[in-house]
Amino acid sequence: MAKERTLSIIKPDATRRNLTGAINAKIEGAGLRIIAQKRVKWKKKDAETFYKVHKERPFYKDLVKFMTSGPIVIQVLEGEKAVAKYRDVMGATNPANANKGTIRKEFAESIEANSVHGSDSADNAKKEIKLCFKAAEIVG
Ligand code: RTP
Ligand code: MG
Repeated sequence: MAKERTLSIIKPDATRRNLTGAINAKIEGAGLRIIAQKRVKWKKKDAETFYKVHKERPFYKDLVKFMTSGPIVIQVLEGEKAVAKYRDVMGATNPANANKGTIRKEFAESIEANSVHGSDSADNAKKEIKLCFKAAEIVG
C-alpha cells in the first residue's frame, strides 16, 4: 500500500492544557508517523486563509477567533490511508458524538474547542500541507 499524508493541527484548547504529548501518543499509537511538526501562533489572516472553505458557515468568525487565541501545533502525518485513519483517531467533530478512545472523546471541550484538525480528503491534505510547510520542513 502506498503511503499517504495528512495535515494535523493541535488546536489552542489542547496546547493550553499541555496535551500535545498525549495527542502525539494517540497519533503514533495508531501507526501514523509525525514527519513534520511546528508550534506557531496564527494571525487572523492565517486562520482566515486556512479556513476559507468555511467562509459562509455561521461558525466561521468564532472559529477564526478561537484558532488565533493561543499556540497551535501543525503537523504532517504519514502512513497507510493516513487521511481516513487520522479522522478515525480524532473522532466526530462534536465530542458528544465521538467514539470512545478517540482524541475528541477524551480531550475536546466543545464542538468548537475540539482539540484537533485533520484534513478531510487526500486532495485537501495536499493543499493544506502546501499552505503550511515548505518541502524542506517535511522529513519522511
Ligand atoms: P476539522 O476541519 O477541524 O478537522 O474538523 P471537522 O472536519 O470535524 O469539522 P468542520 O465541519 O470542517 O469544521 C471545522 C471546525 O470548525 C469548528 N466548528 N464549530 N460551532 C459549531 O457549530 C462548529 N462547527 C464546527 C470546529 O472547531 C471544527 O473542527
Ligand atoms: Mg474539516
